[in-house]
Amino acid sequence: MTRVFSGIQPTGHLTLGNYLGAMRRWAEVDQHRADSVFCVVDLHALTVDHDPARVRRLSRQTATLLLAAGLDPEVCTVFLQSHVDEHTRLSYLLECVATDGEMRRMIQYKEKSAKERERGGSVRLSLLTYPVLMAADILAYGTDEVPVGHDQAQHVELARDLAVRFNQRYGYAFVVPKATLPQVAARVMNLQDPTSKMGKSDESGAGVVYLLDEPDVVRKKVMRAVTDSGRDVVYDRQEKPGLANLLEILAACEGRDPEELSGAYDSYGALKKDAADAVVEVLRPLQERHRELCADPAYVEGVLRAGAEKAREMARPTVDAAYRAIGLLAP
Ligand code: AQP
Repeated sequence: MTRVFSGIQPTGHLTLGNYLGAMRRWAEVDQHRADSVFCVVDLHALTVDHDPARVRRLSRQTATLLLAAGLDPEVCTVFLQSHVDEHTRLSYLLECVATDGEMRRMIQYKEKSAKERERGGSVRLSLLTYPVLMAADILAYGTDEVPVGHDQAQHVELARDLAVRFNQRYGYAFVVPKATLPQVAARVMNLQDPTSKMGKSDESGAGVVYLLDEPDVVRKKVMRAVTDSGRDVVYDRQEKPGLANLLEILAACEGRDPEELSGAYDSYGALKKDAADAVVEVLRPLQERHRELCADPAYVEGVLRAGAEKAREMARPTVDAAYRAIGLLAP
């Protein structure tokens, strides 16, 4: 059976981009067709300046939202990365296979380290090595497919390269994974700056729809989305990125095609109104389920504990075999 692995960082409140680009597919498609493993990658949240209490709070909230989005612990495995030591054990081995140049070429590293320097902060070494830990997350589970949004495709490519290199030098140890991207909404853009990704660590949040935003807040944000000059509703990512983003969001929410949808509108206002309504409707059941789960934190904790146990069993043989293959003696 195909093994699917994907993760999500508790670095901020989850966004519509996380949901349409990744979580919805995990819940609606992947967990039902594959042996699926989903992880709150809390160690990754320590790669930038962080507040321990906030990471704890967001880790719980992220796990709760994954379940609220429809991940079913009866059919898939859900857990926190830091509860399964195999991730960091394997990460070190992969650091011995990866190169410094490879790490410095990662787009997210360039962007996030530049932002950190602009703020006058220092760049953590773990930000540079984070893609190796992500490769370990993926390779430890013999993963075939990694369903991610477009921004993570380069990191999955690195995991592939490291798997191939390790296998060639030290003998076969890892399945070589591939990224799978959604057909629509692979890159949901910021509503106030449609040339930037809608990200959870955005400072202002005005162009970001958070999964727990109240309906009137969602409506306001979508109605205030920056659109482009002109009046025609056409789907053109290069020339009209604001409009294209709204069309893609509406298309993703309603399971339609953005190009086809553009023909149905003759004003920006009508498109915004429908997009706002569609987002509110997509978020409604998720928010309701989230409220229910928040009333039962022991259930969520139990799911995470059982998930970690299952994940450990899955990962240990692969990681142990990699330790032997690279030249380390069994204890
Ligand atoms: N805007 C987006 N459009 C489509 N997919 C997206 N994803 C994130 N943002 C968008 C996908 O969500 C999954 C989990 O993302 P992550 O937690 O690994 O963090 P990230 O990719 O770094 O995304 P964020 O939310 O934007 O965090 P920050 O702002 O901290 O960098 C991934 O599959 C990702 O592709």
